[in-house]
Amino acid sequence: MSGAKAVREDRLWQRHADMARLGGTPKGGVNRQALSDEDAAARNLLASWAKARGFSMFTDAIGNLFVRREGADANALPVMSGSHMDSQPTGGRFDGMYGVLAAFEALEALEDAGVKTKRPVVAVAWTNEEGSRFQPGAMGSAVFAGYYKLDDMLLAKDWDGVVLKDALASTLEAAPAPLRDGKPGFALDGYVEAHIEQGPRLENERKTIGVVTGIQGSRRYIVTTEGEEAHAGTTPRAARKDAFAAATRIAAAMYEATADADDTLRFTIGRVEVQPGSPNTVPGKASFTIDMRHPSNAVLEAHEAKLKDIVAKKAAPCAAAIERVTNVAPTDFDPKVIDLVRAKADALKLTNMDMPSGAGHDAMHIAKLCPAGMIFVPCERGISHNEAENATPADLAAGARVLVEVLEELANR
Ligand code: HGY
Ligand code: MN
Ligand code: MN
Ligand code: MN
Repeated sequence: MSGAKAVREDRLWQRHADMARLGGTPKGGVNRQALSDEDAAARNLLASWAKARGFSMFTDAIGNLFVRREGADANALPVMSGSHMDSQPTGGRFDGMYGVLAAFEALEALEDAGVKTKRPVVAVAWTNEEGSRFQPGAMGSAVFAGYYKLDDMLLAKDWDGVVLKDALASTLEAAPAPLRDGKPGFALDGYVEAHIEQGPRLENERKTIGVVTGIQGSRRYIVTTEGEEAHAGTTPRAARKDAFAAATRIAAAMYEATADADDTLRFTIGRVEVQPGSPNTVPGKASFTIDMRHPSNAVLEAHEAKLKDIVAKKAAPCAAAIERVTNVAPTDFDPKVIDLVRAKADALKLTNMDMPSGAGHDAMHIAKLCPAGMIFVPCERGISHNEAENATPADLAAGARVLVEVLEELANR
């Protein structure tokens, strides 16, 4: 029997339902932020399933969780598949989780089909892909790929000042898997990640499989303005150093500058903080995040220069600073992996189309280490980073069937 035939739609769907309870929200989404108790519970549930199947598992020093199915040649470099289990604060049940569960389903299907691969096949749950609690995002995969230094990431703080190192310690102490010693990262022969598209193209074009060609570039900044706290009733306009007024001038100018750019530029201000946050005190400090995406690094570079120019011109009489917290160049996936994903989708008679990814994924870092690619499945109305995120059991299983066929081929090369 082939791995694809052994994929079970009901089992995959049930596993999503089991995971959706961990951090489940009344609106049917999930709030399972990186290294939270809910995230720890999801890791433990995955580990219990892995244990029941006799797969070995371990975590590395940034908390990435690996589940390994042995191959005939234990020394051969493994092929790997996975994604993330952490979610946005008002996230959906499929973003990230689908890639982890499709990878685990692939291991189970290979096992059920009695398929012996030459190479080990590893399923992975990367730490902190979302970057909504701790920045930068795609942290676990970036540390694994040597893109960020482990020691720097351990010092990251969330918005309440919690240090990542402490959140990681409490997450791992609950983890049944033996904490793997030493530096994160081991050599790989190939990596394929399954994910919902998080956009409307597959649904609009009635295709089941997205053959992902690459991921656009992404940069994230925190702009901070500093003025002077003062009485809202007595301080004359000329004497004010209103930090929020300065922040809004900068934000308004950036919205305008990016609106004039080509329509593929994505510009988002997702989080704003004002201090002291009292209605009758002129804000002394303000900060806001900027998330900018584009397929061309030159366009991102040009808009970073615009941001610097606007801050220099618009902040006065306040001071202002720009901290760049993420800068990931556009990623092109490996042509051989792209062709293999397309060939396996065709062989399974699944409609498919080549497409780039607008969203960032862990694969953008692992593509630095080995031949990598991604498989997309549709999500309802393209909605994601939203509790209404939805997908169908049939599409999820179709993606897992392509995945197991691709992994089997890569693991026998
Ligand atoms: O932001 C992203 O692109 C990813 O969904 N975390
Ligand atoms: Mn994701
Ligand atoms: Mn996401
Ligand atoms: Mn007063």
